[in-house]
Amino acid sequence: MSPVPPTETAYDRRRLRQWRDGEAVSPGVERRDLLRLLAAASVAGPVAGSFLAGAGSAAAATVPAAPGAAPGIVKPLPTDVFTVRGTNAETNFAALRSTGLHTPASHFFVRNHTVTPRIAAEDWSLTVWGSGLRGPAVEFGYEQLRALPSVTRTAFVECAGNGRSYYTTQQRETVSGTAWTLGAIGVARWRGVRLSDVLRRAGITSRAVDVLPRGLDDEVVSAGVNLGRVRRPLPVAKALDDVLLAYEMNGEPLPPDHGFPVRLVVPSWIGVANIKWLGDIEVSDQPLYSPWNTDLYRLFGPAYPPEGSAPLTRQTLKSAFELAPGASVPAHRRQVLTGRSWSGGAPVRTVEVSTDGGSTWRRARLRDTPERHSWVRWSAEWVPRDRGPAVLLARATDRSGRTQPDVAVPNTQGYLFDAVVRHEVTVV
Ligand SMILES: Nc1nc2c(c(=O)[nH]1)N[C@H]1C(S)=C(S)[C@@H](COP(=O)(O)O)O[C@H]1N2
Ligand SMILES: [Mo]
Repeated sequence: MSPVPPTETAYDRRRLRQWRDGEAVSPGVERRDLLRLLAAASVAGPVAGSFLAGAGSAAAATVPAAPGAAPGIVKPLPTDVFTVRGTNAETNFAALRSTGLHTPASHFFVRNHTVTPRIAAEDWSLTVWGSGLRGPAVEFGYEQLRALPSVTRTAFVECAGNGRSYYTTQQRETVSGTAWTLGAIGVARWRGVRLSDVLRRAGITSRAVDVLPRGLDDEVVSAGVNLGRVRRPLPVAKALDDVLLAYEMNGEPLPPDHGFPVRLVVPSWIGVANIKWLGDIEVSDQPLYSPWNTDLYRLFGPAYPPEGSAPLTRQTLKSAFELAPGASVPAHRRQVLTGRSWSGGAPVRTVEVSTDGGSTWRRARLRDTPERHSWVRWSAEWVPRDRGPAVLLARATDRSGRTQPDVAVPNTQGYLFDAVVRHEVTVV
C-alpha cells in the first residue's frame, strides 16, 4: 500500500462541515457541548480565553505549584532545567546547551492535561476497534507489541502552543492557554512499532478514513464540560505513513511522564497528536471528531474563517538561543552564541543571527546535518562592544523556502507562533 500523504489544507476542512451536518460522529461528547466550545472558541479575547483555559491550561490559573514541582508530574523538575506552568513543565533553553541532539528524558518538557497516570506494563493492553476493521476488536499486550518488528526514529514532540507568550509580549495580543516561551519542545530517539503494522494486523479495511487514539489518563473537565479522555483523530493517510507506537525514548523504556507503557509519535505534527498512555485506537469508516480537532487546535481570529482553520497538522518554523532570557554577557569578550532551529515543514536550510536588534545579519554555523522531524544545533560568534541592553535574533529558513517572519499571524488560542523572537540580554 502506498498511502497518499495528507495535505495541510485537505485535512480537514470538511470535517467540521460534516460534523455540523450530522455526517460525522464525536463519541463521548454531547453535540451541544461541542457547539458551545466552538462558539466560545470563535470569540476573540478574554471570554474565549477564560472558557478555553481549562482545556489548555486549567491548572496554570488555579493550582499554585511550588517552585520545581508540578502537580501530577513524576520526574524531578530542578528549577535550572524547568519552568513549571500549572500541570506542565517547560524546558529552559539555556539548560540544553550541555545536551546533545537528543533531549535527555531528564530535560524533556511535559505537557499534561491532568496528571501522569501510573500504569504497569503487565496490566496494560491496547485495544484496536471500530467500523473500519474487518472484524471485532483486537487486543495487543505489551510483550506482544515488543515482539513485533521495531523501528527507531528521531523526532521532535512540540506543543502547538510553543512560543505562545510572544504573541503577548512581542505583538500585544490576548491569547488563551499556557504561556510557554520556546521550551515546549524536545527531540528524542523513539523506538517502537509502526502504527501501520498494528492496524494491518487488526484488520483495517480500505473504507477506514480516520483513527482515534485515546489516552488512559483522567478525563479532562473544562468549564464544567467533561471532554472525556485526551484523544485526537488522525487521518488514515498519516496513520499509515510514519506514525509509531513508541515504547522506548532514547534507548530506555518510556518514562511515566512521557507516556509509559506506549505513546504515539506522529513526526512533525503538533504535540497533541502524540497521544501518551495509549489505551485504545478506534478505526472508523466515518470522519471522527473530538474537542481536540474541533474547537481546540484550529486557528480562530480575524485572518481565519468563522468556523476556524482546518485542524492543525504540521508544526511551524522556530529558532531559540540556548541562553537565559535577560542573560548578562561580558563586553569585549568573544562569545559563542548557540541555539537550535527546527521546522515541521522541511529540514532547516539556513539560520541567520543578529546581535544588533535586526539591523545586520550573519549566517550561523550549522552543527548538525539538518534532518526532517528534528532540529539543528547552530553557533555564531559575537564580541559585544557597547555596554547596556542588546537584542539577539535568530531566523531560520527551511528547504521549502519558508523563513521566519517578523510578525506571526495572530489566532485567539496562540498556536503556531513562528515569528523571530527578540532575545534581550545585557552587555556588562
Ligand atoms: N494522553 C495524553 N496524551 C497527550 C497529552 C495528555 O495530556 N494526555 N498531552 C498532549 C500534548 S498537548 C503534548 S504537547 C504532548 C507532550 O508530550 P510530552 O509531555 O511527552 O512532552 O503530549 C500530548 N499527548
Ligand atoms: Mo500541546
